[in-house]
Amino acid sequence: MKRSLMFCMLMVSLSSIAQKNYLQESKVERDARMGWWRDATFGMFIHWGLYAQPAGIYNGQEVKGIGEWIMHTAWIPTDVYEGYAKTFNPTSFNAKEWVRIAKDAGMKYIVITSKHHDGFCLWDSKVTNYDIMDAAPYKRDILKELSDACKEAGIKLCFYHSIMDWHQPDAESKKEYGHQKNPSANWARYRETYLKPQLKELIEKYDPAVLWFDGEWIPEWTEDQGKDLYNYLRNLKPDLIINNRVGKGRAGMQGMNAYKDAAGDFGTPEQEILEGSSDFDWESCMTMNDTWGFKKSDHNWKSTEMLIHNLIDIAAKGGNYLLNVGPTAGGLIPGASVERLKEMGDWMRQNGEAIIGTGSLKQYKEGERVKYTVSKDGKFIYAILTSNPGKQLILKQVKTNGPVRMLGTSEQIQASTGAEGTRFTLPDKLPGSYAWVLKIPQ
Ligand code: FHN
Repeated sequence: MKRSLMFCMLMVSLSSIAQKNYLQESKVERDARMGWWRDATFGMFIHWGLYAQPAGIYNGQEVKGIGEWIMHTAWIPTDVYEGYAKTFNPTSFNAKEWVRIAKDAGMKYIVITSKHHDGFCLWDSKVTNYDIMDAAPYKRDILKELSDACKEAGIKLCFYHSIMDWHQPDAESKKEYGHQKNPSANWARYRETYLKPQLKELIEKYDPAVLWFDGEWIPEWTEDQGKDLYNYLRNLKPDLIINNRVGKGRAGMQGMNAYKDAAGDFGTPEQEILEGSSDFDWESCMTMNDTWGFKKSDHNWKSTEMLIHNLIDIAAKGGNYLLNVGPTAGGLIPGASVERLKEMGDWMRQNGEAIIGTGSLKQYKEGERVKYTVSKDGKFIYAILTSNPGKQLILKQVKTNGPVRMLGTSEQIQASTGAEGTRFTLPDKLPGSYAWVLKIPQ
């Protein structure tokens, strides 16, 4: 081990002596810290980086799989892939417009890739030149612009950050992601002199509300390293929220913790929704088509109805929905995503009260087409109908204690409770589309 590295590691372990152990947090402290995130319920995931340029095509050939993995899937040599940095010039990028799209959709936070597995950084990092400022002609700090726009709009900005790094020579994974064949790769050096300083930079410069890790499955990364990183980051920013991919806890794509005391504040189901609710906080991240990073050929878009029904299902089960967009190399969120987000926004303007800041009931559904949420003060139950039931609706699980209303209408809904349950007489024409909400006083 080089003396400079030894010195650096010694300093790190000395400084950790004075660090608070945030893994021992009380329930009260944890609830206070997680409050805004639990209320937020709906966020925008943004996968954006150099991979938006090839957009799924390499050497004229369509490359199978998700767009942001193209460096690995097409086995693109590092120096060739670096060429994409030299031409990355997203002149149509407009931070305010992205934030407006998210906010109008009813989203409360944005999680963007500060660095994905390919190692390219979307901010002006002092630790590397492989970033938007030094390696690309664009010369604008994307994270800074987003951070300013988010602050102005009252949206929380959060960063996705890959632990695995296919570009950094010290981070070459021994297993199967070796793009550089570096015989002297040094994981400890990568961790202490690259990964941690970059994360410190992100916190100090942009004050992210969440750090959302990924790429933790490589054999070099351990639960102890995850716990050390968790504490390191919380000591820098005590109210920071960190996902469970900071350690080794997540159980595959189902995303919840495989064992007790795993590091991290919330589970991360990927492309799936939990079967039921959970005592541990969770957030489902999902694509709108089949890729995270932009891919020209992927037109397999989910319908707006499906996206809204997913949001309802997740909210009823007490989770958050992190819905992805993959902007183009030019800096535009694809039109198909914008259309769907606009429609989701229309729905949320009418019905968002049943989603944002609500809680989950033990019996969160009745049959397949009614989901329940409850207002924070417990005064209202929201019955969310995911198909039009016709004029009469009978709900067995809920009683009313005052005038019932359907969100988006002003007339009172007739409701009476008897042996069969509570019978609601619904308006002839339901307001809006996709799902309807009865606000039922308790
Ligand atoms: O490998 C990544 C993938 O590219 C994408 O970032 C998703 C988002 O959750 N996570 C990974 C695999 O779990």
